[in-house]
Amino acid sequence: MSNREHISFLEPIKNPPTYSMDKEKRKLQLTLDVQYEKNNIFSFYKIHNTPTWTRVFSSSITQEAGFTLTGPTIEIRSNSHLTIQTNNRLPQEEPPNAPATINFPHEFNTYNLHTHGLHVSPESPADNVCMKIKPGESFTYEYDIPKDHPPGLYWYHPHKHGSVAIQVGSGMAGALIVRNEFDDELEAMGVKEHILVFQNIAVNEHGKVEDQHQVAKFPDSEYCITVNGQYCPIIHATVGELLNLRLLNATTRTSIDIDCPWFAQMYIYGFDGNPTDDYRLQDGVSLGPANRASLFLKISEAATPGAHFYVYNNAIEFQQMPHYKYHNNSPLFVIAIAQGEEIGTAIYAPSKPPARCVPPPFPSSFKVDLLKPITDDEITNTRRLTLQANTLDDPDKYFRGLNVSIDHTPFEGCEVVNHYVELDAVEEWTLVNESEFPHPIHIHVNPYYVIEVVGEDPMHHTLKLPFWCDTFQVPPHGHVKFRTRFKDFTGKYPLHCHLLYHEDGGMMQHVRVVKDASEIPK
Ligand SMILES: [Cu+2]
Repeated sequence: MSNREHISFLEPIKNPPTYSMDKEKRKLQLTLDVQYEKNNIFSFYKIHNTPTWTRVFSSSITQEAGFTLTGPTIEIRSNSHLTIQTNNRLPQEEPPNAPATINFPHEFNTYNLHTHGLHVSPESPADNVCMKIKPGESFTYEYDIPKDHPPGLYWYHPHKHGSVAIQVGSGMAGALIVRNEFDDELEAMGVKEHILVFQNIAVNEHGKVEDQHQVAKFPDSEYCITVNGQYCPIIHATVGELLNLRLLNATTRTSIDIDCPWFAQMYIYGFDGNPTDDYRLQDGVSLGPANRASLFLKISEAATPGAHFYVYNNAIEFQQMPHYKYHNNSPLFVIAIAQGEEIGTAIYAPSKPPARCVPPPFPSSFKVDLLKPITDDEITNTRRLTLQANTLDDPDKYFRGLNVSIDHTPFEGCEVVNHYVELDAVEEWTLVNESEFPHPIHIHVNPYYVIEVVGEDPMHHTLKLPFWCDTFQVPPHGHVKFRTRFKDFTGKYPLHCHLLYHEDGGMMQHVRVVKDASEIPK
């Protein structure tokens, strides 16, 4: 039964349908249509259901499986080629929408595709987020995935400035996994993998997402965060089982902070796609907007069949900041220990015996050149960027008076380059947050290595420094220092806040990587 007719509540979790690359051919081709879909959204707060009509990524396999909210999962390999044709089946822009400035919301039916975190070219036909696919148009993306691409969990979402918050808040997102031989090993061992795509569909009372202000002001606690379009799904496990979880925060602005169940141990092996240096044994995991984690949950041999653990979101609700520290506290999913008996509405009947083992030795295939720790003597340049957010500015100049900027200048358009960098430079950047809100700053194309965080961390389970990521929340009135290698790709790409209405509002700059210093304007 599809999401269209059915609210999946406390039912066994289902992975989104998957396009999987052939290991030998190392080529994958697929089609993503963007269209309106009917779904249902459930409110715990109001205890009622609202039929929705929102923009989603759709494909033949999601349609067939009745997965009408979250996009299909795309599985690729390093040293490969990915082709994605996308067809814009949204209606014409109506009425013709002339925003006061480029940083007002506009063109909600126009999009492009961003492969978040992938180390690929930022130029067409690859990850160029300045392009526009208008209603009725199609485009074919071509991505060359490098030989030493880090394995892990990435994702895709639209990135057309002015419509990102509306479109991601409508449901336009999906998981993208770079697999390697470790995944093959886990599969052979029978380790079950669950992909959890967290989304907050910011509908109004009519079930629509057509107002960016609604995405910004949407109360987190009013509606449940969906997981693959399901509500509070159940993950069944058995005593002693090893589970492989892939968590993706695809919300527009909600932090997710979860505790490890008392009957399990949590081993993080990847953050934002990038493998960690070793297993990080944690008592929970924190995911700011756009963050991902890949982890094992080892269910204790002493766990009791029938035990279950509601995984709540313990993150501070952004809406309540900075003056209140109200915890979100909505249930995200349940982990239930079973031994083949009936639990709740579901019957747990594994098709093959679950993997009852400890995590295998940390794989040597996770050591890729791109993610070698960056030492002091490698640094070729330093930069300091400042972040501002004033919520009470002139509403004629700034949408709803929200003036967000980097270095005191809101986004100036696709033609403007703020930072020129030479290819193969290795830089140390300091992001200084001059506002009272945390800002999750994402940089395209190259991952970064966080070495210093100063300020009050709004999360409980941030990994111990240093670590690699592609998005990190800079604490209010604090700073973050990171190092990054500008490897393999020239071209222009953005860095921006991943509170997506801040991105649309202009908290974004451009980097251009050039082959030769002579290309840098004096
Ligand atoms: Cu921000």
